[in-house]
Amino acid sequence: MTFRERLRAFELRCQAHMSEFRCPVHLCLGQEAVPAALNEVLRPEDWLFSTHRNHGHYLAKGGSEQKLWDELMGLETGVNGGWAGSQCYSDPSINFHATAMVGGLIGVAVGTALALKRQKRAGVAFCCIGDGATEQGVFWESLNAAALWRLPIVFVCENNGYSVHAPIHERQSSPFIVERVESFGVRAARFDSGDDHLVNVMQDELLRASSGAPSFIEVACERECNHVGNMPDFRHGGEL
Ligand SMILES: Cc1ncc(C[n+]2csc(CCOP(=O)(O)OP(=O)(O)O)c2C)c(N)n1
Ligand SMILES: [Mg+2]
Repeated sequence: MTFRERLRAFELRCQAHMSEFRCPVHLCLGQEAVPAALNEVLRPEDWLFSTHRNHGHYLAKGGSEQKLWDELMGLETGVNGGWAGSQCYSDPSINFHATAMVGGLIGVAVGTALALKRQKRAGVAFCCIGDGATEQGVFWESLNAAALWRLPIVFVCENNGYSVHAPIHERQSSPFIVERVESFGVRAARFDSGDDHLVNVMQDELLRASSGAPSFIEVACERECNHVGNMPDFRHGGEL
């Protein structure tokens, strides 16, 4: 079974058991491309800072399916003893952190990259965000710091075109996130989730970031489910 198939199977199992979970759950069905690529390139010394839609990121970093499942069920055997739930759990043993606050870990990712550089430690901070998080001021401050201090960080934006149910064209005056990012002196490129080169791109950017050239990778993808829960997305005939 490939990582992508394993992730999909996990998320479909979550979908089927949604009513049993003790927390809100944001599935990443349809958004398997980035986790699959991260799973190929991330090393133990790298860090992954994630979002509320984090199951794929956690498993990509080497997280345990069983511990994640138990976390969603609110069990003591969960990643954080069942107290953090789907959005907020952390596993320091694999350098993984997630948050329910949109953009909440961007500054922490930059701080981690700064620490790695100053302490001359190996590793790159990967900061995964959604398109909605690019509307947080901390994102632009963090890009500036990353470029100015030449930090080992890769920003990965999964652009599913929505922040909850608000489409991007109703939220952003210009659709060109990559161009805005480049204006900060950060290398940036946009890809489609079906792009076969995504793994190579991640690998190249990891190496570049290690030598002090931060970058931003935007991946256009499609959310299959509703924002939260197991309903099909309302855009596909589901209910709001
Ligand atoms: C600081 C903050 N503002 C608002 C919210 C409510 N909220 C939760 S998820 C979300 C949408 C985020 O969209 P995006 O970053 O594109 O991620 P996606 O859900 O599309 O994966 C919002 C606005 C929040 N959790 N945190
Ligand atoms: Mg989004």
